[in-house]
Amino acid sequence: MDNNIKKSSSINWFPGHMTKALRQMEKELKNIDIVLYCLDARAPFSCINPKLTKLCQNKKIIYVVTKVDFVEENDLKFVKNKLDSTNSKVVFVNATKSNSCKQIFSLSKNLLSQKLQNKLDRGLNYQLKAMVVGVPNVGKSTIINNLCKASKTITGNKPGVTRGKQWVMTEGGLNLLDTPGTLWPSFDDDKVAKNLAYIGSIKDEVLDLNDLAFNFLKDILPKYKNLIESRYNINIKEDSEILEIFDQVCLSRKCVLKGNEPDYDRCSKIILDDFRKGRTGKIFLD
Ligand SMILES: Nc1nc2c(ncn2[C@@H]2O[C@H](COP(=O)(O)OP(=O)(O)OP(=O)(O)O)[C@@H](O)[C@H]2O)c(=O)[nH]1
Ligand SMILES: [Mg+2]
Repeated sequence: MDNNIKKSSSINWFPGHMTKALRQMEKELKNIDIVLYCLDARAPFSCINPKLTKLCQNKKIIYVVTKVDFVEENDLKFVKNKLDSTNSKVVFVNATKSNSCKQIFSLSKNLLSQKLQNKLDRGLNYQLKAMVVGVPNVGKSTIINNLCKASKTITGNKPGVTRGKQWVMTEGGLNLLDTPGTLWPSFDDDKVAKNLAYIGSIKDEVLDLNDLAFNFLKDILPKYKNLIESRYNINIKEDSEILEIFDQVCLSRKCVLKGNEPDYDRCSKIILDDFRKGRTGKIFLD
């Protein structure tokens, strides 16, 4: 095979509602003061959508790193250093914890202080308008609910929950536009595609979950062998093949078919679900 040919990932999910959403966002942008660009702390750089970044290039951006409860402090420091170098502001939140997002209010007002002052000088009490964007399932709608202290938007632990735009007002002087999670037409980097699939940003129905769980184990074992051992109560030998480890997990979780064959389908779901819900431990993928 010609190594110069760039091979795109076999993973792909870019349904029509995302194209429509991106078009709607582009239309809305002229009325938007600030973009809250949400990134999952477990794979923040994989969550950077080239289409969204291009769309928002002339806007003030706050990167909102969500799900910080799923990663270690030193990984967050690494993320902060990298994002600080983009000249955009960065906040870290656990959006399921009340009041965790309120710094977004003061940061937005600081960034737009000149505009707010100009409006005030003209006697206007202007409400800033923020558009909340990001790949599916990063916690956009949860952040909005956190900021308005009410369940104004629908949330759910699967990608593609929000299907259309929705404005929500808050008492903190910020009007928030919830948007559907968006991806891009094809992933050049297979690692990015896999990370997005691991964190649940890509619909499971378009994925080969056995393949994904196998790759997940392969990707995280060098750094997180101890977490897998303790989660599944197994002992991993230095020279074990990934499939052997997969078999050990199957046995430990009693995922066995008739004839003692490992039930990879059931075990794959368990492995991915454990990671996505943070039960495997604090794992950083980027
Ligand atoms: N542990 C944890 N869970 C979170 C956090 N933020 C969001 N979640 C959970 O992540 C899941 C997805 O949240 P949503 O707010 O629906 O995500 P979204 O980005 O709006 O998703 P789409 O609308 O599908 O694009 C939900 O189960 C939330 O409870 C967080 O900071 N920590
Ligand atoms: Mg949503």
